Amino acid sequence: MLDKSEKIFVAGHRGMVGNALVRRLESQGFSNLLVRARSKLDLRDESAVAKVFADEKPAVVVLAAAKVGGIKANNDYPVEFLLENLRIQNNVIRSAYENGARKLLFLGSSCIYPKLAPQPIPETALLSGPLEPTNEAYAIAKIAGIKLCQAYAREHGANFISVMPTNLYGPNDNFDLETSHVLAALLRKAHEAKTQNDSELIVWGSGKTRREFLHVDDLASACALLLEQYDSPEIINVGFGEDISIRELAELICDVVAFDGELTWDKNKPDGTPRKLLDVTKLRALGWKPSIPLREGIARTYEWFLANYAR
Ligand code: GFB
Repeated sequence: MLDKSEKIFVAGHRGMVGNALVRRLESQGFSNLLVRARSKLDLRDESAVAKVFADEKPAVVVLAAAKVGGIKANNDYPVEFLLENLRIQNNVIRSAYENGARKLLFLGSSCIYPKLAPQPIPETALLSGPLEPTNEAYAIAKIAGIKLCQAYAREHGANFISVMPTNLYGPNDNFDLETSHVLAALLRKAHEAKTQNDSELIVWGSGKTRREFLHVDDLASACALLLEQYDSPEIINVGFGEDISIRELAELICDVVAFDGELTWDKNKPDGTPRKLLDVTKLRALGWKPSIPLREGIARTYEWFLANYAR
């Protein structure tokens, strides 16, 4: 259990995940959250991170800071995805241990699993086969983060846990068409196609690949529960429990946005992993389930986009 006044450092609080976590923890009455703007603390800077931890001594650390992006950004910039993530996580995890943090939650990703993993993907699939090439660099960095947490647990008894979320969406998502994930990209494209009276919307790939989407507020509620109740170095999946094809997703988004033009498929863009649905049996056994159905989550995200991005 966590004490409501314990100092909890949320690294990456301006990102979609970190921001949702801060809102969630505040709503649950946690009153001693520590955050640092990127302009004040570059998490890639080892000595700067060490100094903040030495000065602040957080009791609990949530590592939600990472270089993230959709299929194209991952594919185009493997050096940055590998190096920046390794640097951020090495600095934060090591400083947390050396400054006595009693718990750390590391956020991984469903792309750590093999490209052709059994579906739904159980936690035991980790390192059982080759990775999806478009995001291998990011996946390798995240796997290194999991292994570092497990190494601190094994060698020093640290309570450092690793949580694997499925594809996420929600407020504060990235809507840049070159670097975003599919849901945010299609919301923006559908909105712009509607406002410009376009007759078509271009969707990447074949439309046949399947993905599972979880609203970030649901991820935040799962993380809050795991911070309180999960103390194992074994990784744990957080997913919605159902997947959908990219074609079905595109149609659903067009429906929510009220764009009634045609979908055109850009087959020159990569499809990535054919399917990515997490097995959430372990998390369900702790009594958690998602509360935001996909259509409602998309509608809420579209409202956020209209109020904050499309202005
Ligand atoms: O969300 P996404 O970029 O990432 O793409 P991944 C999912 C699927 O949507 C792919 C298709 O099959 C894309 O080809 N897609 C269709 C689009 N239209 C678009 C579009 O306009 N933009 C984008 N971005 N996709 C990422 C990994 O993989 O998932 C990361 O690269 C991370 O490492 C993240 O794990 C959760 O699901 O393929």
